[in-house]
Amino acid sequence: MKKIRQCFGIVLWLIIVSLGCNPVQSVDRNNFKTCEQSSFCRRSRRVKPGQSPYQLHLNTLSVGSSSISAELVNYNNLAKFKFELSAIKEETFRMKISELSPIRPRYEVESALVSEPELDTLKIIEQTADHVTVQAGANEAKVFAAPFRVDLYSHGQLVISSNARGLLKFEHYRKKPEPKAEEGAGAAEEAEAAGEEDIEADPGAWEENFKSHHDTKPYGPAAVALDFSFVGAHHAYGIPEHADSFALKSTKNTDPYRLYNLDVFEYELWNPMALYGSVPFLIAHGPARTVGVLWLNAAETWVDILSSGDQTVVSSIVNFVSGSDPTPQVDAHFISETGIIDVFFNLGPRPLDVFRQYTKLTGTAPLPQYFAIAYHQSRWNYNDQDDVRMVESKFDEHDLPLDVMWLDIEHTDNKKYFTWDHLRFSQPTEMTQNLTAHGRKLVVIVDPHIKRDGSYFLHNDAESNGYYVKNKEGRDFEGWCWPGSSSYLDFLNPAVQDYYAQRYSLDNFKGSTEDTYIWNDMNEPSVFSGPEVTMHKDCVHHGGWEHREIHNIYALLNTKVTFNGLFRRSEGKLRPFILTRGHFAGSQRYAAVWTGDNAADWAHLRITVPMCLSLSVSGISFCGADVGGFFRSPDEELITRWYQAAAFQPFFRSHAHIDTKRREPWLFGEETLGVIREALRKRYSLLPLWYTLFREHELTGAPVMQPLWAQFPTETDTFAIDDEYLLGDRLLVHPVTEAEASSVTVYFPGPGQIWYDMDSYEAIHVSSKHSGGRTEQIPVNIRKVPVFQRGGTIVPKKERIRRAASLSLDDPFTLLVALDVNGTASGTVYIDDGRSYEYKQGKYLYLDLKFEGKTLTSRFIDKNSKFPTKAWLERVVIIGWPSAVSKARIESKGMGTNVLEASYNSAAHLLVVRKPAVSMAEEWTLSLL
Ligand code: NBV
Repeated sequence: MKKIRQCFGIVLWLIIVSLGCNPVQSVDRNNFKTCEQSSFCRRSRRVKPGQSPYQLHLNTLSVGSSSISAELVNYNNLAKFKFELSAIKEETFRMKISELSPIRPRYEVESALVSEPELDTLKIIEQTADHVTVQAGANEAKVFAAPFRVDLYSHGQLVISSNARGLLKFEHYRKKPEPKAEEGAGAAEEAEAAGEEDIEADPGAWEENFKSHHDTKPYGPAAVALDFSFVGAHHAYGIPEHADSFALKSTKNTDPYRLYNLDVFEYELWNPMALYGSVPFLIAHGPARTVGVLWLNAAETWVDILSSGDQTVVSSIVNFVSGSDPTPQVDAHFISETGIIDVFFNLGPRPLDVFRQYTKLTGTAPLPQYFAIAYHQSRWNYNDQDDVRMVESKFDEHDLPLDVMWLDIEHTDNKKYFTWDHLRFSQPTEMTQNLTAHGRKLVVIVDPHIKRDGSYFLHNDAESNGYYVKNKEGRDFEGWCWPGSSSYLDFLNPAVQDYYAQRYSLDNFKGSTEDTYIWNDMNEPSVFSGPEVTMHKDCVHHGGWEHREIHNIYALLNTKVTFNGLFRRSEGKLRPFILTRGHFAGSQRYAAVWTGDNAADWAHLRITVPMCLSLSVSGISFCGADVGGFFRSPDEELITRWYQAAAFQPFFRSHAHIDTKRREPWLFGEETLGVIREALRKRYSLLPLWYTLFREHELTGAPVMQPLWAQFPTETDTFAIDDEYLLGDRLLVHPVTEAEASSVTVYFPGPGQIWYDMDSYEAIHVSSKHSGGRTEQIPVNIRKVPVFQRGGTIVPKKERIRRAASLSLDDPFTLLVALDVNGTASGTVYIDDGRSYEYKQGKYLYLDLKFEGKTLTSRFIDKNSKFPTKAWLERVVIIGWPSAVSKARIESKGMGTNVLEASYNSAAHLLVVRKPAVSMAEEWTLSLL
């Protein structure tokens, strides 16, 4: 029997591998469920609006200083629930609905949150027989008893209504009904009377099949669902990961957006199918306000979206009351297979407020090491240590900056992670040291599946200590993955968390060094032999939790443990770097995310922007896509445009499938090599800006890559844009993503705003007469990367490009001061050692730069912080300066006063002050004379 199973596995594996080699395949939709094929989704989606059977018993209301609670009853079956509403610091409400006395506990997700959210005070301001109103700061919640509904007001405006459409559904745990000898009309009537006819009628309620897989569903139906109406919202965004537009589309005629971490082979674009990650956070935005909803549930989830355009559905709540012009509205309907209803409402009112409020709950990305935001070179696989050495040296030979070399699964001894192939990587330490000697790092892959091999220490430890996830019979779950028969570590188990973190210590992971960082792939988890290429839902984790209850946080837990491992490895001195494929809300605290196995075609290049924007507004700011496309081989034009685009995206890594042609930059023609070099140099020269933006993300939650509406929230023309974006509030980027383009259509936001082309310094003025922006055709040749600096901002850069970014920390700065219509500009620069946690002890410089009249000043934002940088100010470029000036004066305490030469280019309106030569570690003033 075992033999047969093994053979079957090998055949299956061969099929999968051969599919992987076939470049023309695309996703096999039959491998993945539709909502209709998933019993909880189809049941919840069939609930009719306007008939909610849920009522709140206000006579059971209990009031605390931060929360209220009461009993909620489903009048179809008399099931009882506990409703709780609490006020959370930072304009946030939390609503929890769970079973009053469940026959089995229901899973509550903790790992997504930084810590238990800080409560705010709340008070009752009105109570009648049919509703109660509470107030917390400028926000109010009006809770209606029958039918149950919760309306949230911010500054007196209704912004979100929950259960306005009456789609609340909470399937309480129940005993499995005894099979009846004869299913007569009596049974159906009984069920109908109990309001349970949907469950009774659904053959998938108590067990379910998908393809050859059987889900035993030992605890039966347990779905939870609820609708939210966002009053005044034009669009909704977020709920990644989907290969789709940034603004969410109506799902009226399609499947809902699916959130279920899956390894989707050759994923298709522009559809709501599930992908590797799930962040159940949705932002609704309109000109008057922005709000966010975190649906904290780790089970499979589907989200329906309806917008004002779907006339049949949205009879706007406001119009009901006022009879006024149609108020735009977006409705969302969240449906999860199990868990509880636990929802956070971030009430804005502006996009940057929502980002701050949401990341207060789930965390921001900690400041990465400097190398991590530079350029990474990867492929599946670099053949051996000589290959690594050769590729690295070619980067030097061709004057291409590079910070990190990556090794994929073939570097291991037969896919046993934490080991090395003895022949091809016989000297891993020396190989890494060679990189380190040039200021570079190594990243190696560590997947969560473990080869079931009696000679593998990790398998032996895991098997003997019971560290694996169990199957429904209670034995170690076995699935098929790269190593063949594999088991999966149970990251829910604290002993496993500890054990796995320890694997990363230098003593345990032989051949690794402090410069070896980690790539966690396949952590959805990917199980080739499992339903939908993942783990069976009836598998069991530590604590008795079913896999169905925690599926979407498996990757989060995997990266959390890896992070702890790397943190401990350096005794808390160095900042870990991890890349993950699977993700959930909160993953940003541990890892960067990339968009998985894309393909070398223009549409895949195009979708990198909406995919990373969706992740960015959902807290995951450190995002990127495989440069060049993973499957298939890019031609020269596509690879060129991809490098140019990715040079302006947060995570910048080239990566490719094992069967693609080698594609290191020098393997293309001279021109392409030259243009790629320019793109890399652009990235490296702007690293001081990137680093500052990452630090500001850590402090405020503002994504590094932002949609235009984050900075121009009232400008409706920006709402559907997903082919351009902002870096912080300073740069506007519109990558070229069409073949043979001779121009791109760029939207310049902001009435009265000036935008400066970063290559020519040409100014594009947006008229202040209209409320919107201006659209321009910008001519492009193959060298052109359309990037514009916003007038009124100051951008720090470094113009000397080293072989690796980490070698440039002491290099001098150039400041690009781009003037606005008033002739002023401001900006910030953040500087520290680029690698350690010493910045947490005040070892950093955070500079506030201001230009006004004729004076540029640099002042410390945090007066008590210090960092002895050797970096100095090499050049100041004032863009948009109106008239000739030939001299400037620089003054600082340490340096005294010096008079400097300035040169003016009247055609470009550019004033350059060379060599102020003042240290960046002091405050200074530069005046034009
Ligand atoms: O480890 C091999 C690949 C990796 O190169 C890729 O980046 C991951 O997304 N991995 C997936 C496994 C299978 C690819 C078909």
